[in-house]
Amino acid sequence: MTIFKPSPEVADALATGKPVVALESTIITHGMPYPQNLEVARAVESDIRGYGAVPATMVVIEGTLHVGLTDAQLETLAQSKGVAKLSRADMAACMASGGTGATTVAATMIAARLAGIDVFATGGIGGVHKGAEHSFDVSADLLELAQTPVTVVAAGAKAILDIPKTLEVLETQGVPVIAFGQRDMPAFWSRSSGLPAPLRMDSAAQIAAAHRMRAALGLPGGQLVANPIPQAHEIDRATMGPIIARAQQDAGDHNITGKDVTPYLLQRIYELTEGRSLTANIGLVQNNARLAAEIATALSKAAVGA
Ligand code: PSU
Ligand code: MN
Repeated sequence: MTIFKPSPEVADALATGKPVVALESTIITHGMPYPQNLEVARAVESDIRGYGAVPATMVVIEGTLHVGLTDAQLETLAQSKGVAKLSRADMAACMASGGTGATTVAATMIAARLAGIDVFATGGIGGVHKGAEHSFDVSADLLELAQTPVTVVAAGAKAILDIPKTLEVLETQGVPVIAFGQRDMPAFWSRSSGLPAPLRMDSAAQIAAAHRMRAALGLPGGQLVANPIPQAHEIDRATMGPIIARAQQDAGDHNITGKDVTPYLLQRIYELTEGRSLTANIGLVQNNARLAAEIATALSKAAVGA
């Protein structure tokens, strides 16, 4: 039974020890509107190639997990409507029934580990939602980071989430949270959340060394690298605060629950910022792709020297 199918480019990279960076597909199907989603997906893939690594976008198509897509597959995905959003809980059921679905951070980590890919770049991860003390809405992404050995580069957690609670859960779960090049935990649209991050590192080589040390210690989980958004794309907290509050109010008024919450909030914020949230999102994803490619390169060089 073929569980996963690498693209020719990814198969070659894995066979020859070239650096590979995993990418998720929920950001394409549920995180951004068409056609910007396609433009971003293409730009991120080409950035990763430009830094000497190979991109591996994950998606389940008719029961097969694809690791790396052709441009035609990427285009079809970007235009598809009503694609399932797959996390740890529903990935196997979708594949077993021959279904099609996009991978979240959690499902992309599972796919990356299966294919032997150590590094993954995205925009924002799921976390503990505001009001989680009532809703119990805690993303499966956090528990995946605790058990699957992939280094995930994100721009921190969005301010739609409760960042202090998200950091607490990550600490409880033993997930290293590493701010890149600064002390503070970044908050997606803003370079700082106002909270210190548990760890700070200043180079891709340091992050790669910590990844290898976790493996040497026999620790099962991954690492979260929180890479601040480039200054040019930053939207300050004062601007985003009322917009996020409004989006959350609307989600409550429309009884949005479960896995629909995050896509709903992202879409609403896109509308309320008249697209500005998307421009920022694009800038930070490209920035994360660059750092992930550098970490993957540092890991592949270490493997050659080992
Ligand atoms: N946060 C973003 N953009 C995204 C997502 C989160 O800023 O596209 C997506 C990712 O795929 C993430 C998922 O894994 O939403 C989390 O969903 P939930 O909160 O339902 O676990
Ligand atoms: Mn949730």
